Amino acid sequence: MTIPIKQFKLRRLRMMLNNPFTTSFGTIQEKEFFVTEAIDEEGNRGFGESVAFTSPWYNEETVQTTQHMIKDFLIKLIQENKISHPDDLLEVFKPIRGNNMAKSALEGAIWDLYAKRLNIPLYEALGGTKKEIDVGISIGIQPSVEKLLQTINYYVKEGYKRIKIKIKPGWDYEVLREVKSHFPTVPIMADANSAYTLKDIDHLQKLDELDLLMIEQPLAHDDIVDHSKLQAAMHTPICLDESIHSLEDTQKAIQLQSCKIINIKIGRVGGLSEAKRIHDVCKQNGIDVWCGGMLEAGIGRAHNIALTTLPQFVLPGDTAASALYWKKDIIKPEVVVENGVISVPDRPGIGYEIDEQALKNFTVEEEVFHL
Ligand code: OSB
Ligand code: MG
Repeated sequence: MTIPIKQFKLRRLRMMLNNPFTTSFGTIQEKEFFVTEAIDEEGNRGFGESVAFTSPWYNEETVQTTQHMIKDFLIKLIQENKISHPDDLLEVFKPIRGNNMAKSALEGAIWDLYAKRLNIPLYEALGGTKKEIDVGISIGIQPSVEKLLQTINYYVKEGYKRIKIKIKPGWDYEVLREVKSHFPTVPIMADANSAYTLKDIDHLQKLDELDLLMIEQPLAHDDIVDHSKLQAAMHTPICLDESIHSLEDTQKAIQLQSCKIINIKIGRVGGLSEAKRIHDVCKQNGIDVWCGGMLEAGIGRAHNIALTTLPQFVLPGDTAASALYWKKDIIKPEVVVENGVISVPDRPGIGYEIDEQALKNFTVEEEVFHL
């Protein structure tokens, strides 16, 4: 049966992070993104969230390109095609190259709507089974090693299951060695966000001494060939983030042995349907996966939680508690973490209510599209 989508709402929100987040490319404090809403004939409401940043440092998409794609292309494609299952969008969106984050923002709202129409939780609609998920935390580059150690200490005490540290040339080996000496039993990993090249191979090989859980995306944002050479020269598992946009990329990375682990981000791969396909092929090939984060507000966080209930998400993800990012989140209840664990909500759809007042307060622009 066709999902009778009657209306889309596109809200642009602006929210301040509690703390600035610094990567090898710069610092984010203000987050701008879209909340997408798909409404059916009976008034059921499905929600999604976009993850592109205001500038294209992580990938090529931005808040502006997301809006352009949704308004001028993607909604039209939904209008012209019958959607009976969210997976249909893989085919419907095919005429538009790339722009995965824009596609995912709409797809997420339709997945939520689909699950709510069936009156089942989103995680169940996706085929997930876990009732609890393990989570870690990603710590941005800090002003000093001392501050980093204090921050880690806080999260370890809070029970987070692994600590991820952002690295860049000049903030890597020495810092990680210091961290490892203070927290010898804590699972530690490093994320470079593409800050190195193969020229740094000797330097990167030194990280093998530190017994890291993995190193995430050391080389170029679109590379799988050099990563394959690096993985052959290192014991530390390489995890790909930026380089994996699709099932096809995943298959090629597996063939080339470019990584042992994949960070799946729903937005980066174009939505939950593609994320699920990537998960399945990783499961068949013994590649461990975990769910990455994009500093999401509550709706994006809820989608990440639902995805993480799939069985091959065997490593703790980056979906931490709402309160670590936001003074006030846009969902009720907020995402809470106890001893490094999130209890997966059992209500229909994303499983959290929208805090309508908060949503309104953070909205700076709203557009309605009638289908
Ligand atoms: O590379 O995983 C990343 C944040 C923004 C952009 C890219 C990344 C990150 C993080 C933090 O590491 C994830 C989060 O806490 O949501
Ligand atoms: Mg990353």
